[in-house]
Amino acid sequence: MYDSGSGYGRPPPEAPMNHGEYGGQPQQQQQQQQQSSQMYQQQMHQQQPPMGQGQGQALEPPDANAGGGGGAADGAMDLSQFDKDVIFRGLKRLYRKKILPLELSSKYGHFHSPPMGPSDFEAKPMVLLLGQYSVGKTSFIRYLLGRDFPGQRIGPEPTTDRFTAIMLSESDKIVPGAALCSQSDRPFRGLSPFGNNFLSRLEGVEMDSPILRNVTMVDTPGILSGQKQSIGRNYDYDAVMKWFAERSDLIVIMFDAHKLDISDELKRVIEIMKPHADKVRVVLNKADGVSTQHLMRVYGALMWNLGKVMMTPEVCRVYMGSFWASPLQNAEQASLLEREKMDLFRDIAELPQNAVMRRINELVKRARAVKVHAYIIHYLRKQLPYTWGKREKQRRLIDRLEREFVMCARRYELPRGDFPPIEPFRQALLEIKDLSEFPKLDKKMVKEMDKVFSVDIPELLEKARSH
Ligand SMILES: Nc1nc2c(ncn2[C@@H]2O[C@H](COP(=O)(O)OP(=O)(O)OP(=O)(O)O)[C@@H](O)[C@H]2O)c(=O)[nH]1
Ligand SMILES: [Mg+2]
Repeated sequence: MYDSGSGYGRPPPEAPMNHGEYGGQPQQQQQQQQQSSQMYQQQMHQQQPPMGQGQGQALEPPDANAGGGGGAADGAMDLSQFDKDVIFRGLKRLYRKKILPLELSSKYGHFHSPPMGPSDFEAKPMVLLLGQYSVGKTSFIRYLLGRDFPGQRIGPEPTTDRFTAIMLSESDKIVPGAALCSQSDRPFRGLSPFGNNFLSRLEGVEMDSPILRNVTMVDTPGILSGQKQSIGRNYDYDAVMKWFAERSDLIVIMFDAHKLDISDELKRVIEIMKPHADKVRVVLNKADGVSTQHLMRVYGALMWNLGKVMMTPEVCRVYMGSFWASPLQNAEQASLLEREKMDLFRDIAELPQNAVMRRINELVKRARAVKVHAYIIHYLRKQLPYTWGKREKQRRLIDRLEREFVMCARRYELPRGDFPPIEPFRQALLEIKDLSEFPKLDKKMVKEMDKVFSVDIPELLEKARSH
């Protein structure tokens, strides 16, 4: 349902004045709203390449020269000086030449995930929005986009009933889920195994907006509580959420300052996000709708609850604000809310830079997994007899896989932590008729892959710097 009284359809600076219960300083307020919207659009424009030319030069973050952390030793570096397209192209080439051959010869795809495609390297950073229903997720996205998007539904009761990926294109278009998954230049191909029930709840939206030149936004259905939740949902929601969480560069969990409702369902979703705590940002929305005293109480309760669910010593950053186009209802905290909004916008604007480091890290993680996998296959294969009793022996190896993993780690000095979970591996192995048909492990290939990290990536970064 479309909430026609909410001021949508107008760009932020022209939003109607609503002096509301608290009155305050409407003039100043409107100026601030206008400033933040303009500064954000400016940040986005500074980063924009012409369409179709990749992700271009990034915005220089305000503290880019302050050294971004602990220096080269821990991998932190000022990525604003690098040409990101050179890096993405380079990583794609290294993967194809040096990691993929080992994946194919050891059938990594059968045991784990299919080979990476070009879109895994080139896709824009993804921002995932989630939270209880009606907290303002869709309104937030609409605010960032600066205009309505095709298929947008905003309203007081549960409205968004699907996952919506909002992406850059020259003209407005809605792409049905099944078609979205078949586009090889988009990063959603991996969603097809979730089945038709899910695909009918997935939608792509193509449109032009400055922010989309740098990021893809994903809106999700609001989380209901208890039984209501499962009605009409006939796909593996948790697995879908996990899929998106793994691929997102930023995960925004949104709450409403009026009703801090953390249902069991929401708790479960937050648990799914736990391994990605570094990417999670929490937004306490509609913060202008309550008094300062109430806001502080809600803020405290939210931190406390999140601390319990996330179980991290440092609870993630919570931004308080009113993320839509209308003026603030209560101006008591206008300047605080404005600063918070700018901080969050800056976080989003810096995503393209951070995405480079994340892609490198993901490739490192994948290569380590491929190496361990190739050695496991090699180790098991070597134990099979040349002639009689191959099948029998293979079955025995599968039965005592735990022990074989330990022995393999010891024999080839591999970190135990890089080994895959036993059960899924065992199941995949049971489908292999004869392990001895795998090609012999080519140690030269492993050496080449090792060199990706000691030699090739440092060289690539050097080249991307001087480009
Ligand atoms: N006061 C205030 N109201 C807001 C704000 N953002 C959204 N709303 C209102 O909150 C209601 C829900 O907004 P939506 O954007 O549809 O929320 P949602 O989280 O996408 O909801 P679902 O799709 O159902 O999960 C609408 O009536 C909006 O007008 C805000 O920042 N402040
Ligand atoms: Mg919505």
